[in-house]
Amino acid sequence: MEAAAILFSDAVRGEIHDGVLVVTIDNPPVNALSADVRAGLVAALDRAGGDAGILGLLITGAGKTFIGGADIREFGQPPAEPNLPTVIERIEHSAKPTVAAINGAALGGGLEVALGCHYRVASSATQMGLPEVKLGIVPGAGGTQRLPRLIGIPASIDLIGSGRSVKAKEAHELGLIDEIADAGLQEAALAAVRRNTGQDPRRTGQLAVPATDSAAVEKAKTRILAKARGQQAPAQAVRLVEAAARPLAEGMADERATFLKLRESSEAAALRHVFFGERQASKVEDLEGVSPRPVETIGIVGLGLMGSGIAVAALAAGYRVIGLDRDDEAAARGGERILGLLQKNLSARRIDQTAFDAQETRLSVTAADADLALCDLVIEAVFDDLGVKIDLFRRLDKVIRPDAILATNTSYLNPDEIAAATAHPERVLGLHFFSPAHVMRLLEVVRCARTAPDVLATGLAVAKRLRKLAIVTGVTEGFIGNSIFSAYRREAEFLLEDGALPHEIDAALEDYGFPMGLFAVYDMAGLDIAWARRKRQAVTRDPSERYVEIADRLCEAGRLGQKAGRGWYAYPEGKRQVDPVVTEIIAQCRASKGITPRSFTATEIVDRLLAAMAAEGRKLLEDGIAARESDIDLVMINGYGFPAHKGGPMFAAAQTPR
Ligand code: 3H9
Repeated sequence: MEAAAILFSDAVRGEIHDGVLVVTIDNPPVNALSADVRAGLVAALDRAGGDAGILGLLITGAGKTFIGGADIREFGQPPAEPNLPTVIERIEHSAKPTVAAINGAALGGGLEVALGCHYRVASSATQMGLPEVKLGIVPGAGGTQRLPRLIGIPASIDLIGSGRSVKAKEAHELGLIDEIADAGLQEAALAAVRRNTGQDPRRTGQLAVPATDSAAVEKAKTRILAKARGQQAPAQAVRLVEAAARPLAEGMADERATFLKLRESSEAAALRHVFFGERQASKVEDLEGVSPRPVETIGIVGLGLMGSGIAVAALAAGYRVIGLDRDDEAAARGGERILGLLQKNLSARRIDQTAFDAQETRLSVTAADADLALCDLVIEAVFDDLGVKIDLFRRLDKVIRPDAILATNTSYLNPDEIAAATAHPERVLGLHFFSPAHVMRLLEVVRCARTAPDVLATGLAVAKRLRKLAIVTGVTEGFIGNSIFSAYRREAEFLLEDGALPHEIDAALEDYGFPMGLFAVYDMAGLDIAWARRKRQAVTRDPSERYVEIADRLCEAGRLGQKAGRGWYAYPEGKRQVDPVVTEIIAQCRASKGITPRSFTATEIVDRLLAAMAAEGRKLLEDGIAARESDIDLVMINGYGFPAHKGGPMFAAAQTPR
């Protein structure tokens, strides 16, 4: 018999289906576990406990999410009762069966609620995980203690330490869920409640942690800790999971104290800034209500490293791709390069054979401009030279459909000048990919002076389908990323001249959390391209501006980086090493300018670099090139290796006491 809806709180309602209390969390947008939800769950448990007619509880989420986790907006506010561990303990200790019907993402506290239930059934499309470390915290409602009891310590270290989520199939194989219900999730969950009625509940917290092989634990630990450079949360998560075999209450108390401490850390504040910044980035001024144009076929001109990476990203997103290169031979070579990348994805099991076949079928290459007439969007990725790009855009303008969009992937040229060469500058925008384009998540979407709103909206929609993080930028040399990077590079060179050595600067950056110091990166990338650019710019350089010649001296001495076996460092047997020759070149350059070198601490080095980046960032904001500080931070984190747990240069500079 069906009963009317019971309101347990504004965000939790119940209905009785054949004696089962179906509890639905309805707290848009992601059913986060706000105080209202927690109170509603307790009220539902009270009701089930006190009503002899109720057999058990089914907990599910309204809409497409089960529960997106604790309400991150509540972090930083005084805690409100009931707290989540208590609610979950009540679920686990319910005398009547509690079943989680996982209808969509079950993340963080959401998965912890499911772990507290006696049985878990999920629909196949769901993702599950404990992503807390990505917010600089550890799970705070039993995740580190209950998960190992279900799936063992090594698998828990992997999931909790990395914060990665798994799909239902993997979750089932791991033992994280009991059942996948492809059709009729609610029916399957109701059946589970009925089956479990009158049985001894399987309480996760009362299970013994499976015996573990210590080599497997070490392996999982090493992998997580190697990636956790400078961050506290992953190491704490590993520690808690490793100790899960102790009594539950002891483990829970340790977990709670660690969670509360980390929640107040600067690392957590930085990662929350990144989290909300990513959600903000898609909110673009003037685009409210503007519909993107439909895009199914993308033309890519220039099938070199960048073009083929873009093609692979587009094929993976389900687009048809037509690659164009200057002649048949170049087009065929480009096609081979793209297939080679797809093959690599197949070998590394990033895609399966069916996906490979489908992607290969959607790819064609050509040397005839006219073949691009089928495209909805054409992205050029040819040599970064204004003349070359203008010629190309004039040609493309004549062959593509009037409603098709033209995008340039330039990194330094002015896309307004490229657009002005076409008859329809309003359909031109910049899509600045980062290399390798099928791997790097960042995409700068460049709004040119005359880009039409629906063209910009299309760029953003395509970026989303490509699973890129799109950041809108206005036109300035180097857009957001390379502008900030130039300021960073310039300041690092000033530091060199003022007295710091390359390895001191690199060590300070690496300790701060960059995967690699700036000078080591230069050596890896090669010093020649930037040298050629400096030589071109020499004629127009303002002689009153400070210019550091050290890099030029290195290039003149043939020190072009790792490929030459030497650059800012020496590389005996491939190992990076300080080279006294470089130290001497630097000393000579300082002496020629009459600079008396002084020493710098690692903190001074980082502070000066942050201040330079932040000053450039403020300029971009004042000039309207970047819309908000977090956009700048996200560009530097996702395109230039700035450590996410420091929040990006704007956030970090604001935290530094001056
Ligand atoms: C935790 O659980 C700690 C516990 O262990 C311990 C507790 C004691 N809270 O991403 P979207 C907002 S830590 C508040 O675009 P999607 C988001 O800001 C938490 N707000 O949607 C945005 O708002 P707006 C662990 C949240 O469909 C809107 O929802 N959980 C939360 O692409 C839509 O977001 C996580 O780390 C939240 N937890 O993806 C999961 N989550 O519209 C974080 C989202 O105002 N969330 N919002 O800009 C996600 O990964 C995705 O949001 C999700 C949906 C996959 C759920």
